[in-house]
Amino acid sequence: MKNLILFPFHLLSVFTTAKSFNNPIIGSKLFNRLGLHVARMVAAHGIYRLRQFLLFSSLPKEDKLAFDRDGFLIKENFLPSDQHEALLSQTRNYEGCAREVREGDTLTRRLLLSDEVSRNFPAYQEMRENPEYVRLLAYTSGMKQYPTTYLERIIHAATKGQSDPQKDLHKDTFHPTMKAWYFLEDVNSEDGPFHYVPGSHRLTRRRIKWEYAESIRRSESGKTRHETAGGAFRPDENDVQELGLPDAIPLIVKKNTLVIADTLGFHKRGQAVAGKERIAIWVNSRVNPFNPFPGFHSKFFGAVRDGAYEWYFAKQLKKATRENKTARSALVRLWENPAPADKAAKSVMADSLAG
Ligand SMILES: O=C(O)CCC(=O)C(=O)O
Ligand SMILES: [Fe+2]
Repeated sequence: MKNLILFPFHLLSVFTTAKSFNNPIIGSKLFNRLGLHVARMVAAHGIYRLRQFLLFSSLPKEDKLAFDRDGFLIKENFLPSDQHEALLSQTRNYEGCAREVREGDTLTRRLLLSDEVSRNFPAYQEMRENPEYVRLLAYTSGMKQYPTTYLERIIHAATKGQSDPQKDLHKDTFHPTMKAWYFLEDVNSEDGPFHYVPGSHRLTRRRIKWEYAESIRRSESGKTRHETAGGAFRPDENDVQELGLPDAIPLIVKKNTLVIADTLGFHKRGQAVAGKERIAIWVNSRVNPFNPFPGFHSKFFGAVRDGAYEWYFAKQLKKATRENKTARSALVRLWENPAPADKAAKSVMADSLAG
């Protein structure tokens, strides 16, 4: 009965970013056999390309070629060094709080850089108006926008928990989607660098076959090898080989490097030495993949969206506090030392977090 009432919503969500196979339509055995999952992928791909075309981007050709070929782009020495240093020191001196999320044994603290919060980081305010930065994000996301941006502090093995689900190879979702990290400090192999399988964002015939099989497997069991019904599929080494793809490479980079990736491609957070950290300005662009319009570079729309996120986070926080489940979400000082691991609340290991 409940499903019947919700049917129109489930149906409409097929045309959104929704990816969970718990949705009775997206996770339907019949519809996936008929090719729903791959049809969504192919349509989203085509619309992404259309939006990119409509942007008439003036990004240098070599950047476009590299991103289209590999699914990621690395821009070293991205900001003038004095601007990078100013941003690093503004970040290090920030005394406010950030939202803390536990993923396995990793602590991630994120501070949404809304207009208001950004006033604490004048060097970031300058960075987000940098024409090259704007062009890069627009082309790679296929959308002119101020994408949702956070200050991100990741602390590895800082709490008790199972392994961090972000450290398993995965794709985030079914459509091209952009994430970017502007690394404020060097990222070495012990710091858990971002890893990416070059070329794994491409919708080849082999990939479509794999996606089709995986969508059926998910819809039939409701669960996968990883016992989740999420849409962030996780290939194992065999899958990667069968798809004719190379191994994931660690993006070991110097401070002041911008990394942009299409997280439809296979990627993961690398293993790290306990207690090591990574700090970055983190961009997450998740636009409706069925929207053919490349949008506007509008501060106003960005502010409305950030306001909605802030409202949502506050609600989540209230709920977590009420239910005493601070493991999911808590507000802590960005630079406060993590609580000793043995005192940590039960960690969360949810596939939804991996996307
Ligand atoms: O933090 C990382 O290196 C990657 C995490 C990840 O998989 C993601 O943000 O989608
Ligand atoms: Fe991911």
